[in-house]
Formats: sequence, structure tokens, C-alpha cells
Amino acid sequence: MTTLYAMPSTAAMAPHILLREIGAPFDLVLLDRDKAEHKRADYLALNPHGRVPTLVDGDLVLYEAAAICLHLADAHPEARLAPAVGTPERAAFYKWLVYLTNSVQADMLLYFYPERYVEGADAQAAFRRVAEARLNDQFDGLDRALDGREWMLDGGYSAVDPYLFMLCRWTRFMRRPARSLPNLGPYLARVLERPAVKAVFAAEGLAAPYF
Ligand SMILES: N[C@@H](CCC(=O)N[C@@H](CS)C(=O)NCC(=O)O)C(=O)O
Repeated sequence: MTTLYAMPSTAAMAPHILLREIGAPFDLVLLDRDKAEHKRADYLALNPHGRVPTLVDGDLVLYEAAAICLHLADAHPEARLAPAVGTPERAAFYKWLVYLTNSVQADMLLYFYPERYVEGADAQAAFRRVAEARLNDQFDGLDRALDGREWMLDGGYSAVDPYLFMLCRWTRFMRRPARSLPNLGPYLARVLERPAVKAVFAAEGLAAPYF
């Protein structure tokens, strides 16, 4: 049996989309952040960091959203969510997924949680402005990478796309959201058209704006 532990509108969204793209049965356990269910002993036994997502797949317990995406794509080759191992396309797949989790997602933390890095309201506001500028550069680059293409990889929709969609969604209340960029805007609308993505918003109880 497969179970995804999640909270709505978090880093669990990309794995959640992939599970619905794959179409195999799974249980979704939505933890209540207000009740700190992700810090309870039974959950910490699965994920000692007390964060979501965590995937339980038979005997396997796996956390880190990108690792879960890689595992799901590998475990369900029939869903064609990753290019063949050893191909240049697979290398591009690694590049984008690692970039998204290691650079863009990491800088999102600087933007959303400046108090974790610097003390004082003024310093935090300045820190956040720098983080926002870094994110703008990153999304400009992602927008350029999408120029003339439907999905991030030549071979079609892959696990990279829900991951990018998830991160773009996090910019929706920023001064320059990803949806305002010329290629990312139509791209996000394309991702939203996928039944799996619509099903995720319904299951997580999320309303517009979606990105
Ligand atoms: N690098 C981790 C980050 C996970 C993470 O920080 N999740 C957030 C939600 S987006 C969380 O669980 N926060 C709860 C907390 O820190 O208390 C991943 O990609 O899975």
C-alpha cells in the first residue's frame, strides 16, 4: 500500500500530482498544521525532520519531495514521467529537478522565512528583497528555458513539470508572480489543465488563485 503524508499547498504538491498522474491507488493523509500533527511522535518516527511530504510505499519510507518524485517516476515507468536512464534527456531531467529543489526551493525559504537567517525587522525586510531579486532571476531563466516548448523536457511532460508548477504557485502573491512571465504564464495554465492537477487541488481543498 502507498501512503502520502501531506499538508495542503506545500512541498507535498509535486509528489501528490505525480501519484495522481500515475493513477495507482494510494492513501492521502493530510496532516493538520494547526494541531502540529507533523510534529507528533508517530509522524516523527517516519520523518524525523517533522516536515511534509513523506511517502510510505510498502516497506519504504521516503522523505524529500524531489527524492519522492524520482522514486515514483522510476517505480512506475509505464507512466513515462522520466526519460530513459543514461540518455541526454535523462541528464536534463536530473539537471532541472536538482536545480528546482536545490536552488529555487532553497531560495524560497529565504523569501518566506527571513527571520530564520537574520535578526531585526529592517534586516529581514532587506534580506527578503534580496531573496525576491534572486527568485526573479531564477524564474526569468526558467521562462527563457520554456521559450518555444510545451514542457520543460523535449520528450514531453515529466516529473519536472509538476515540481516547477508547485514552485511557481508559491510566487502567486509576490510582486512579480511567475504567471506574469511570457512563457511561464501559458505553461502554468497548461499544467493546470491536467486532470491530475485539478484532482490535487480538489483533494487538498484549495481554491483559486491556483498559480
Ligand atoms: N526539502 C524538503 C522541505 C520540506 C518542507 O520544508 N516542508 C514544509 C512545508 S512546504 C513543512 O513541512 N513545514 C513544516 C514545518 O517546518 O514545521 C522537501 O522538499 O521535502
